[in-house]
Amino acid sequence: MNRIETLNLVLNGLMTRYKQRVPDVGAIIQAMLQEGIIQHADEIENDHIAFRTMGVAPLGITSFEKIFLHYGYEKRDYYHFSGKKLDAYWYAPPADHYPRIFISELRVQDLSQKTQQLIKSYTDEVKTDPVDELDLDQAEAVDRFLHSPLWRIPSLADYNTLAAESEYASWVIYNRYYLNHFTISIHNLKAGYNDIAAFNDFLERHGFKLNSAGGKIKTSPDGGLLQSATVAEMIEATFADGEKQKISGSYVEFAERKVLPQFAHLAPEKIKRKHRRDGFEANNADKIFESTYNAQTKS
Ligand code: OOG
Ligand code: NI
Repeated sequence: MNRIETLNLVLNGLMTRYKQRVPDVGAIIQAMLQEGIIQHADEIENDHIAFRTMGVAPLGITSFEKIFLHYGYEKRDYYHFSGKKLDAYWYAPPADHYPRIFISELRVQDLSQKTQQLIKSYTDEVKTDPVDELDLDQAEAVDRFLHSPLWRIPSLADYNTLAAESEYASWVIYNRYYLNHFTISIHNLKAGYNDIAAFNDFLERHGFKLNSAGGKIKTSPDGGLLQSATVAEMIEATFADGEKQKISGSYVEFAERKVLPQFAHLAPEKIKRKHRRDGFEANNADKIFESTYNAQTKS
C-alpha cells in the first residue's frame, strides 16, 4: 500500500472516532442536507484538522509530526501563544483535497513547578518516542496508536488541578491525540451560506452554540481568513478510581478563505485552493483554543 492510501485510511479512522465522540458533527451535516446546502455529505471540504500535544521529551510536536511528514505533509509557519503557553505549526497537505494540519504543543517548561511535576508523573511513563516504534506504513497500527492511551487514566483530582493552571493541559491529559476538530470550508458553499456571518446564522438557527471568545467571527488582520467554531461537546469522562465528571471533548470549526487580491480578476469557476488566503492566524487561533475552555462550555 502506498503512502497516500495509508493516509486515506488514517484520516478516515480519525474522522470515524471523531464523529462518534462529537454528535454535533453528524447534526451539522444533517442540517446542511436538510437546508439543501449540500446534496451529499462528501461534498464537504475539510479545511484542516487539529491535534494537541504535551511539550515534553520524547513527545510533543517533534514526535507527533513524524506521522504526517511521512505521508507527505510539509511543515509551514510557527505560531506562539504566550498567554496560553503554547507553540504550534501548520502543515501543508500532499494534495489539495487533503486537510491542512494544525499541531500545537503545551510549553510545559513554562508552567509552575507543581504542575510540571504532575504532568511528568503521567508523561514519564513514555520512555522512548512511541512514533519511532510505529510502522507508519501500517494504517491499522497508526490508527490504533492515535486512539490508545499514552499514559494511565488520570485521577479526577489531578485533572482538576491541571485545569486550574492550564485547561489545555487537562484536555490533553484526558483526551490525548483524539482529533480536536475538523473544519468545514465555507467559501465554496452555495450563495447565502458561503460567508462566515451567514453560516453562523444558519448554525444558530439550528441551535448550535458558537464560541464567543473575542467575538463569534475571528478575522485575520489581512481580512483573508475568517473563522468560527462551536463550543466543545461535553463528554462524561470516567477517571482513575471510577469517578465521573463531564469534561470538554472536541468541537467543529468553520473557515472562510477569501481570494487573494492578485487573483481577484479570476472567474469564480477558475478559483482553486492556491488562489485563496492560506495558513493560519495566531490571534484567531488564540480564541479558537477556548472552544474547549470552561468559560465557553459552561453557559
Ligand atoms: C486549535 C485552535 C487553533 C485554528 O484553526 O487556528 C485552530 C486547538 O483548539 O487545539 O484550530
Ligand atoms: Ni482550527
